[in-house]
Amino acid sequence: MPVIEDEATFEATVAGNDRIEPRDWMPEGYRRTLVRQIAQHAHSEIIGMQPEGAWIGRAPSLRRKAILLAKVQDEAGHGLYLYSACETLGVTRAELTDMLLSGKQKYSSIFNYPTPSYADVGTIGWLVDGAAICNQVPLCRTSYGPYGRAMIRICKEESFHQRQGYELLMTMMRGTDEQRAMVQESVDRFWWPSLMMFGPPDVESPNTARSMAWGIKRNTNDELRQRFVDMTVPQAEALGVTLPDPDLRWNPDRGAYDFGQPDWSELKRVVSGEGPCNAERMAHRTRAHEDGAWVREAAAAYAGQR
Ligand code: BYC
Repeated sequence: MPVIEDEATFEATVAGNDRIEPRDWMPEGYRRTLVRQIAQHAHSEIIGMQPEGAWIGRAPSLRRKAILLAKVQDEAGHGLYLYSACETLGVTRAELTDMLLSGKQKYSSIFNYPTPSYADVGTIGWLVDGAAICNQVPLCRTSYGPYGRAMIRICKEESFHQRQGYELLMTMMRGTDEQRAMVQESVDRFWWPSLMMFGPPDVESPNTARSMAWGIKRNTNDELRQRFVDMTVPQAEALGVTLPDPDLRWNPDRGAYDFGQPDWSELKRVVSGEGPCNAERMAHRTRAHEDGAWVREAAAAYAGQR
């Protein structure tokens, strides 16, 4: 039985920071915003398996291979929790997959960059998963119950992912000059795309105000980007790498780091399909979906017999 049956109770529940559950009454815009955000988040987890997955067969030791395999499998799991949370809003998994494959729904810009160096596995763990943690910890308190509960487990696993990346980079930094150069080159490529993961600046973000009023997002894009920079600079110093931003410096008045702006036209290009690897990522995902048709047919036939 729904507990919330009208708009006034819905608004009071959201204002009181309580959860909305699947059977509750909710405005159509709230439902649509959740489907958009959760689905795009799920697609990002699934597409996000590709850049690192490419290194599983080339990991330099059995230990590194086992860690990477576990991490990439975790991303698949995250995608599945999120698709399940999304299905509670009345969409099917097949519809969500169609929206990804037809380009109607997006996935995170960050996964359209290549991973030509093994150091990229460490950098993705450190910077990309680090950015993901900053963005996703507040989502554990999102107003929609199934999404918030999925995020709790996801965040625990993301923190393992971030630490494995940092540990990998730390090991390389203790190695040869060539290994140190590999780490720096990788950080130089991933720094600005990592800042773009938080979305456009607040003044250019069409969805933030409404999503915050509904308690779907708990912080703005710029607030989380700042939190990420403040968290990452001391980690870069401990690691011994330079972040490629000449404007990066501590601002004692703000008690935070000032930093330069990413090239926002690049984010627009990557999101609209013109990033370095968009075509490759979608072709791979489409092929994997087609190759899995027999599994879906067998599962449906088996379910039909029961
Ligand atoms: N990439 O009004 P805005 C992971 C879109 S998974 C692509 O600020 P919103 C991981 C945005 O969707 C990482 N698109 O939007 C996985 C919107 O377009 P639509 C994914 C972006 O929703 C595996 C338009 O631009 N994390 O970390 O209020 C391995 C205007 O933006 C991007 C999540 O999905 C972008 N970077 O805020 C390792 C977290 N930025 O939809 C790691 C959940 C913006 O209107 N999502 N757009 O056509 C969110 O927190 C929010 O959706 C965002 C954007 C902060 C991303």
